[in-house]
Amino acid sequence: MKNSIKKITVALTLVGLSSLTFATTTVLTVNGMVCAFCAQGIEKRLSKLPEIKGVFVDLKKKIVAVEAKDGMTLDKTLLQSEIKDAGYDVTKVEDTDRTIAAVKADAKGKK
Ligand SMILES: [Cu+2]
Repeated sequence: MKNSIKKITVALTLVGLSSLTFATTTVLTVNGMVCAFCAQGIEKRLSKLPEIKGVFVDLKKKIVAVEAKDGMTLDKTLLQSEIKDAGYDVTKVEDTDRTIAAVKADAKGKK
């Protein structure tokens, strides 16, 4: 009995650690966003999801970067369907271990 409690504690610790080290940002390539209103609409829509900490949209690069709240994971199927429901096409979904701020800085730096 004691042993199984130990095992559960170890498992929970590992889950806790992995949420810190694994990818927390998902970068989606989205077609069809043409103006600031498109970007704003997607941002608004995705910001409503409880697991989302931040959204960054770059029209030129056609990307939507979404960062999860600490310890939470993003449902990629949900992200895709939210964007599709808004009227856009998702062509690529990629996880990154970078923060949304890093993705943002990168997009701003390479214009
Ligand atoms: Cu637009």
